[in-house]
Amino acid sequence: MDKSIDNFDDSLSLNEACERIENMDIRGAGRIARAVAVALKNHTAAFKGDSVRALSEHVRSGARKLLATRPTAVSLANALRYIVRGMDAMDAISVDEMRAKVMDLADGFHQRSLKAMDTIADIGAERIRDGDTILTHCNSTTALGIILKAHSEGKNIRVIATESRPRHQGYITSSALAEAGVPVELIVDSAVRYFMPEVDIVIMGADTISANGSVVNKIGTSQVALIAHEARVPVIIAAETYKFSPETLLGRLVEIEEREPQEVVDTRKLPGVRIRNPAFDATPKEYIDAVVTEVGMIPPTAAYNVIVEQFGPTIPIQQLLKEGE
Ligand code: RUB
Repeated sequence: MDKSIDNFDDSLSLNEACERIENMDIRGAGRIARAVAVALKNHTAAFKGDSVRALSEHVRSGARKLLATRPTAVSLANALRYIVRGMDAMDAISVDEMRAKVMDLADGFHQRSLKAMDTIADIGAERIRDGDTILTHCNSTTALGIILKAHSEGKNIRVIATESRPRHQGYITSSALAEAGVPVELIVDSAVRYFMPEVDIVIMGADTISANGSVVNKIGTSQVALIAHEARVPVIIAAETYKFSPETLLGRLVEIEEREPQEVVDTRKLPGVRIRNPAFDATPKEYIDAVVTEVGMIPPTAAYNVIVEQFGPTIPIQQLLKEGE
């Protein structure tokens, strides 16, 4: 993949990134992680002080602001973790050297993210056969990468995309597919069971995968997976390894973001009614056939191994970013 899949450029500032992630102009777990890396790089470049300790604190304080923008996608925390741990591992060096190396780490994460999506597209496309009908939910660039790869290989495929209430990310998915020449049909979320008999494979993305193999993704993902399971349709999750959560190894639960009621309905029309708007849900591993990562197609039960191999000993992100660490 190249940078054109993102809706921000190399000049993205820390404040701009925070604002655009919060208001969901920059959204989707992978894109959020890449935006955070670019913003932290620019924040690092702007450091004017003269001590390594002050630079370390400058990077950490920027990272804390970025961390506070959206709670569920662990990719955000993992991008910060990658950069800050790399910074902490540096031997005593000058401010200039450290600044340059932190910026390299941010670039490294960015490149790694784009490359991971290519590898996932290659691996995932192997599972798509000529003539398949694929169902996808919400808008996952990683899942879309697989579908577009299969299409570019000349496979004759058809996609059913859910609308994904309340923010309608399905519009983004369906128009991207239509633009690429992939036959696509948009359905309301509640029509998934109606159409499942026509579906050969379900492909969705992930915001976070926990150590027990549960996949946290856009609200409704677990219903899609349950319906697919009932119909014996395989469910594939496309997720880079930085979407696995090291903190779940420490017993922490993934925080599910609940957004404003106004996204669901004009609340003035329903006085006295409490509107609930969770943005994500968790799908248990039993309803997932495989997770496609850049290190291979794995069962969800292999999440523990991925976390240990990719992240080593777990330090909670809040501790890693604490002042004076
Ligand atoms: C987006 C969503 C996507 C994942 C994976 O939710 O649930 O499926 O983030 O996306 P939101 P990607 O719109 O609330 O951010 O594969 O692009 O990382």
